[in-house]
Amino acid sequence: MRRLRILGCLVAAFSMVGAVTALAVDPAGSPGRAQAAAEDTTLTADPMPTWQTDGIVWSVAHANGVVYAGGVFSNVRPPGAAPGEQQVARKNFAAFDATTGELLPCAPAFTGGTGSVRAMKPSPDGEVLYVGGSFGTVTTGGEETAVSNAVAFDTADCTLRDDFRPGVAATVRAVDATADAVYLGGDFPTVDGQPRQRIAALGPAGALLPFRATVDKAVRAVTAAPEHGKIIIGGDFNTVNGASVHALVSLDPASGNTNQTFPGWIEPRSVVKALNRDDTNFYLGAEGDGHKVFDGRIAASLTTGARKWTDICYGATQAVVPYRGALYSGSHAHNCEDTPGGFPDNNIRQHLLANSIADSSIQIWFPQTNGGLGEQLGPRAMVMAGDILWTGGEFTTVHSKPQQSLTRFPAAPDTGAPQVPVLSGESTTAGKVRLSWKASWDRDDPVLTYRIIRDGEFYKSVDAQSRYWDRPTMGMTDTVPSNSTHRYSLEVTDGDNLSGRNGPVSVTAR
Ligand SMILES: [Ca+2]
Repeated sequence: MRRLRILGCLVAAFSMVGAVTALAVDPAGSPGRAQAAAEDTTLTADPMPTWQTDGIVWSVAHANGVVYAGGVFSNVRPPGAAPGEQQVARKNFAAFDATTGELLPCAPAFTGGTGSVRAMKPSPDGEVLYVGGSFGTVTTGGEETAVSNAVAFDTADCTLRDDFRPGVAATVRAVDATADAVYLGGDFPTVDGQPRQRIAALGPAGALLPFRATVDKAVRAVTAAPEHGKIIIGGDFNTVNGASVHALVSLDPASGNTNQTFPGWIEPRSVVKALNRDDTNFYLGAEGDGHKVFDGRIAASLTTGARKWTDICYGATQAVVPYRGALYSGSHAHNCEDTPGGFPDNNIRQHLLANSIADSSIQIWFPQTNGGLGEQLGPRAMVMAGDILWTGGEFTTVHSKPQQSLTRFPAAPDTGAPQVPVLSGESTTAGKVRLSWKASWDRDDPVLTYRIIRDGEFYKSVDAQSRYWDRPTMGMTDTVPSNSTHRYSLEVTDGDNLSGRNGPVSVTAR
């Protein structure tokens, strides 16, 4: 990707256009391009080879260079393998090298309950992986252990810890871990036989802590910020600790008392599906029930709890993860017309998006999956593993190619070339050849360079900004001797990758 240096090139190109329009190039496109280009600092939208599962991935976690995937599946298979081919048994849990993507031998099987791994999070030091879901048995090395919806593993050797073994009375849907506590959220009424209504805290070694809050409906997301005095939980609920609180609340990390509410943030028919944080903000993803009910994302200060922005793109959000100035999300966004840089309601479900953390604007990062299995909502889970974004979910394709339930996108290198547009040419004025084409687009670059080849040699290039829903018609006028014939071709580059060549078209000047 050509990042910040694009700005200078673009300004130069348009200055030239303004001065000599008649001789060179149309300023095809809209204002604000240079600004948008300067802000573009995303990951690439080019998927790396990734193993696949034969069912839905509900959770991904990263610790010490290992990515864990949990969900509802029976087998995994290598990148490129068709369903049923080259399968390796993995029951609802699998581990991969975060960088090479290779399958690792760590393979506890989760069965019983509904046989679903729903949430995973490592301890802050990465030594322990906490796993929650709906399961009653974990099988490791042929040995079955009776458990109750939440367990922990030592990441060094993938052994099931025998100390963290809470009796959680129903599905665990969210986990976060601090140095002092492991917070579980879900559907349950009790933990270890004690009242712990849909949220509970345990010590790192499994002792039930006094932290207690009563929540009336499912907790679907938890993000712990004990240094800010906050355990932020999200879900379907309408009552917390006896008071009317919808979908989002902050609790005291030790007592579970409510210490902040966020009235008006989440409308009544919307619920919180995802929470995440960085050093300064917390982020949420919402799912609304109905037409134009809040489906988007919110960024807010961890220190004050003050909201920084709300992005109301429609198409429910299932996962959010911040990384280097952008908030990456999994959704089925289909209408982002009210978000800066967003797209109109265009019948496309954009399953992967990036918002600027600074101002919420939609970044030029448009990798794509399909909806896939289950509710057909595409991505369900995201985690950064170093500089690689791992995504799991319901999808069965990535960029229209078969790839089931797992994929990943690195910070570099950019390997995706834009498609070359069709070039047409004509001459209606003596000594002038008019060339035109419709702008191409790129999944992770806002500005592309169009190169005209004349009579087999490079002639001239022009930069233009485009997005897949906004592709301007471009043109160039060449001045040549009357009655001379010339052959023109077009190619386009994102700065790293050159398209194929379209043409040549042969034009005889009038
Ligand atoms: Ca690119």
